[in-house]
Amino acid sequence: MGIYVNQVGYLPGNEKIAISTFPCNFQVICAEGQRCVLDGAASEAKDAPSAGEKVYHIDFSGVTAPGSYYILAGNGERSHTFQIGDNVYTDLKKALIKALYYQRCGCELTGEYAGIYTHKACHTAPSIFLEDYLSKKADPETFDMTGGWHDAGDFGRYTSPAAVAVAHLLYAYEFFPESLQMELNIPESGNGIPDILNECLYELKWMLKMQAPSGGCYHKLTSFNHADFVMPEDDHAPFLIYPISSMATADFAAVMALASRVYAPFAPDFARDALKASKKAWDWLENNSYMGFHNPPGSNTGEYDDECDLDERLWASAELLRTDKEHSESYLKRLKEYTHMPISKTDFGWTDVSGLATLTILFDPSHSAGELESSYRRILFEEADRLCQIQHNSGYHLAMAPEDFVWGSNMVVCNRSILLILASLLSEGAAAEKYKTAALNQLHYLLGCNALDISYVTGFGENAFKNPHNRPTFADGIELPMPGWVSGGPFKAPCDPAAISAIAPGTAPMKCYVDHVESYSTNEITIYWNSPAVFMTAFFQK
Ligand code: G3I
Ligand code: 9MR
Ligand code: ZN
Repeated sequence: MGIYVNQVGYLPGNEKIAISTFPCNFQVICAEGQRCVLDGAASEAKDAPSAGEKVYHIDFSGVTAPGSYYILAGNGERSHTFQIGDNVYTDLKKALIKALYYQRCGCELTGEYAGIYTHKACHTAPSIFLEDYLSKKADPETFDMTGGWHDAGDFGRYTSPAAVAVAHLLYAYEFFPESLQMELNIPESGNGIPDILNECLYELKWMLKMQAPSGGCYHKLTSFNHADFVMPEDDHAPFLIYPISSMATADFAAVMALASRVYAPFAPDFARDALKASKKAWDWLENNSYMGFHNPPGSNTGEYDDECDLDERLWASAELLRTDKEHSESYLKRLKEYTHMPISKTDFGWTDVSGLATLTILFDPSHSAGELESSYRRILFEEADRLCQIQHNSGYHLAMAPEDFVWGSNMVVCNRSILLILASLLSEGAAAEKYKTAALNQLHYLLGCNALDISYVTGFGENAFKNPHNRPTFADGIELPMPGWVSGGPFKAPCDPAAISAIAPGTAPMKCYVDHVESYSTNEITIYWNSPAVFMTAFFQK
C-alpha cells in the first residue's frame, strides 16, 4: 500500500498527479507548519498492467506555492516529502552530467573535483590487438588507447554506447544551450567552454583513438573478461583492441559530424579533426558492408551485438548531410535509400539509433533532407501519439507497456521522453502542452512515481536507490554511492543471481528490480542511461 510521488518535486505550473494503490480521501500537507493546503478524493480505479494492480490518481495540480509537501491519506498512509519550486531539477541536472566525470579513465580523480569519490589514474598501460593477445604474439604492436569514460559498472569502453551517450548530451546542448551553461567543478572549468562540452570532449578525444587507419572503428576496448569488484586503478588486466564493426564506425561518423558542428565556436581545431574523422569513417562505410561483432569464446565483457547496421548508417548519413555541405549529394542519396528500409525511425538507444537521425533531420535549420522531412515528421507524431495512448492506459501515466521493461528499462523511459519533447517542440498550443506533460510524466516515474516508490537517481529523493552495480561503489568503502546516477531499472526477465533470488517468478514487470550491488541486470549504471536523462532535465529545467 502506498502513495507515490516524484520525490524530487514539481515545477509550480505543471500538472501534479500522485499515484495511490488504494481508494482514499487525501490532504496535501505543507511540511513547514503541517498545514493542509488542499484536500479531495482520489480518482476511481485505473488498471496498471505493468504493475499488476489497480491505482487511483490524486490530482493536486492546484498546489503551486513553493515549499515542501507530502500527501496524507485518510487512513494515515503518507507519501515521501517533495518540493514545489521553480528550480526543483537544477541540482539534478547538474549531478546527472557530473556523474560522467566520475567515469573518467586514464587520469586521477582528485578530491578537488571528485570530493570523497577519488581514485588514482587507471588503465594507463598501452593496449594490444585482441588477435595478438589470443595468438600470444611475442612482440605485439602497442597503442596508447587511454582516456574516455568507463562505460558502466564495468571498466570497458565501447564505441557505440559512447557515441550515443555523447550525442544525447551534444543534442541537449544544441537544443537548450541556455540550460546547460553551469560549471561542474571539473579540471577544465573556467576555460571558456561550457562544462558539459568539456566533459564530452574527454570522451570524444578517446573516441578518435578508436578509429583505425582504414577509417573503420574498433568495436570496443576492454579486458578479455570483466574485472573483479576492485577500484579501477587496481585492475591490471591488459585492455585489448577488439575488431572493427560497421555499427561502431557509423555511430562514430555520426557523432563526430555532430561534434564538429557543436565545437566549431569553442575548439575549432578539434572541430576540424572531428569532421575529417567522420568523413573518413563514412568512406569506410561506403566501401564495406555489415560487419557485426561477437565476443570470441571465453570473453565476457560487454558485447553490444547488433544484427542490423542500417539505423546507424541512417544516422551517419543524416548527420553528415546536415554538417558537411560539400558532399550533400552522396549523403542524400544514401539517406533516401535507408529511409525506405523497413527499420524504426524513433529509437534513441545503443541498439537502435534511428531516432537520432529523425531528430537531426527535423531540426536541421537548412532543411537539407528536403522532401523527406515530411515523412519523418509523420513518423515522429505517430509514435508520439502511440506513446500518449500507452500512458493513458498505464495507470502510472507512463509510456511503457509490460513488454517494454527490458534490461535498462529506464533508458526506454528517458528515450521516450526525448521523443515526446521533440513532438512538443514541433507543435503549438494545446498539442505542445499535451506532449510536454507526457514527457514530464516519464521523469515523474523515474523519480519515484512508480510501483516500487523508489527514485532511480542516486542522491535524489527520500527513497533513492543506493547500491548501484558499479565496481567503485562496491570497492571504495564509502557508504553512499556517487550522486546523480540513473539505475538501469526493472527488467521483466532478470538474469543475474542477486535479482533472481530477490524477485519471485511472475512478478509484474515494473516491480522486477532489486537495489543490490550485484544485480547487473536491474541495477547497473551506464553513461547512456544518464545521458537521455540530461536531455530531459535540460528541457524542463531551463
Ligand atoms: O533485440 C532484442 C529485441 O528484438 C527483443 O524484442 C527484446 C526483448 O527482450 O530483446 C532485445 O534484446 C535485448 C538487448 O539488450 C537490446 O535491447 C536483450 O534481451 C538484452 O539482454 C540486452 O541487454 C543488454 C545487456 O548489456 C546484455 O547484453 C543491455 O541492453 C545493455 O545495456 C547491457 O550492456 C552492458 C554491457 O554489456 C557491459 N557494460 C554494462 C552494460 C549495462 O548493463
Ligand atoms: O559487472 C558486469 C556488468 O558490467 C555487465 O553488465 C554484466 C553483463 O555483461 O556482467 C557483469 O559481470 C559479471 C559477469 O558477467 C559474470 N560474473 C560476475 C560479474 C560481476 O557480477
Ligand atoms: Zn579506467
